[in-house]
Amino acid sequence: MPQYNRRKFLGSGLKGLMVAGVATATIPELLSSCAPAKKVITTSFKTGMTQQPLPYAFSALEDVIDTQTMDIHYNRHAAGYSKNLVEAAAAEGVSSETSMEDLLPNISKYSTKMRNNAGGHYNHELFWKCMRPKREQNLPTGALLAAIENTFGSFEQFKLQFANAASGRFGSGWAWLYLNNAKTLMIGSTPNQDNPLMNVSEIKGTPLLGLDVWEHAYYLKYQNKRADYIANWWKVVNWDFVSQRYAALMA
Ligand code: MN3
Repeated sequence: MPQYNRRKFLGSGLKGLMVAGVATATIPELLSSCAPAKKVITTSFKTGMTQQPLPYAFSALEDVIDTQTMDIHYNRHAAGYSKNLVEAAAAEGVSSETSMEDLLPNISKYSTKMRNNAGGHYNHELFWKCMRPKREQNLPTGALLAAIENTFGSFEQFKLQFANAASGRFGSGWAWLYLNNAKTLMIGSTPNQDNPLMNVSEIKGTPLLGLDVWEHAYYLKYQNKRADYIANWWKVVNWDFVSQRYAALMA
């Protein structure tokens, strides 16, 4: 169903309602038609500006990602992106209720501060959900596995290509498994805090799985060995979450 911004909707007046062809609806009907919008905004596909609680303890990803790295990463780096995003939105006239999914495709209209912090906030909110406590045999299943094998040849080939994208990103950035706008699975990387939702990005689509390759994500444990961090990271990928995103986007 279409998503309504409740404030705009209620402020749009009768003229807008008639244009929408619902002028005969009663007020309670209209209000109930608005109700699901609040729910939609809290799903994985509508990322608000507030940092959500980490879905596990800081220590939960040991010994792939150490407790101190998780603490600093979540409480300082990621919290900073959220705080600076809220500041930029206030300064640039963007409603605090705007989702990243609505903002990022138009990010070229805004400042560098908005681009860096909206991207940083979205990327980290997704990153935390893409992980869970480690499993030695950690594989996707079902439709996502079939699509990965179809597109990249095998799961091992996929991992190799993704790791190449992650290790080949010079400096700071992200590696992505994403669905392009033709709903084909793709692997790519973006610099800084950019991502495929942004209209300024070289790669475009919807992220399914993201890996943070900024040094702050791994330096305490891995120092300069980014390849070891990437190789270990597969053990904590939350394939159930990625599969659910994939299924929802393909539906
Ligand atoms: Mn980070």
